[in-house]
Amino acid sequence: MHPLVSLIGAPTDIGAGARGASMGPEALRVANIGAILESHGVNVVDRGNLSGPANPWQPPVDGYRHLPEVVAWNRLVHEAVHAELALGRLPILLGGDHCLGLGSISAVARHCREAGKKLRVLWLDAHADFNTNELTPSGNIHGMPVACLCGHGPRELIEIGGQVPAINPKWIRQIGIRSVDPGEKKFVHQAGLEVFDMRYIDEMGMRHTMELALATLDANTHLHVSFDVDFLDPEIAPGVGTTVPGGPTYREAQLCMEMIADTGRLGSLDVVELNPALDLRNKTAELAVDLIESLFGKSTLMRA
Ligand code: HAR
Ligand code: MN
Ligand code: MN
Ligand code: MN
Repeated sequence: MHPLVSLIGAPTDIGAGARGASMGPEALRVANIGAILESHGVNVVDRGNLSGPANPWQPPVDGYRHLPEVVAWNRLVHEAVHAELALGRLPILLGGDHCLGLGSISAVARHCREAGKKLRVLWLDAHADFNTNELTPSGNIHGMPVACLCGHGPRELIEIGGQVPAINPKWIRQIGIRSVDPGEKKFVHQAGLEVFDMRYIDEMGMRHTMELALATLDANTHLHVSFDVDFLDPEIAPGVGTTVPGGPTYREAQLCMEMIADTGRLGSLDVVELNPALDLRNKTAELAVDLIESLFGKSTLMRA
């Protein structure tokens, strides 16, 4: 498999509760994401950075912080990601905070509709990101993209993909979850999201978890991975704005990525919430790139 990859930088922290994720795209480039993927036979083109509104750092309005700016950034991301898919390329969105998953995944869903493909979304995260303006404790829209994708959110945001809801909750598998707000928790159950939380991973192991999360994929399934770097345990990945202890270890995260690679179905990827202002000598960016190598099929020994 020699995919054609396009890197798309979205340097913003517009949906986050801490500044700094706007430096994520450059930190991933400094960690050599492009050249390292090329060393594994991947063709990589770096499309550079999108250019959207600055972060005005204002309090929430109607339960949303920076809604107009979040809409603007997500429209840009939607069009950029869709354009790469239409060219038959595999977009990697370099975030930026996780509110951008709305623009990215709505583009993937639109492309799948046009191409007659099924979609499976793996949401690797400490958080469920299933808040609404009524449930959110913060107003930060990076805590809301999954709800928006499922049709729960402000009209301007949920309509970006051209169809509401952009995706069916049944297409999502959440992995690594360990921080969910009380109202959000009820709403996750009500929506019927399939969540493999840390308790599940502790009891059943990452292998069994991934076997279930990847079950029933077929040759016509587009697999999207939305990799929130706070998925990882903060001991190994301190460079994120919302650390939650008790995440996957290095080996568990590697196995997760390797099992995704083995499906051969990866069609698009978000790498979000990396915050270089909180990192230690770019350690978290380097770890993210190391894991992305595995996602693109790097293995310890040669495989047929
Ligand atoms: N649940 C909290 C909120 O909505 C924190 C959300 C944090 N989200 C991310 N992305 N960092 O997963 O405010
Ligand atoms: Mn997230
Ligand atoms: Mn298309
Ligand atoms: Mn998170």
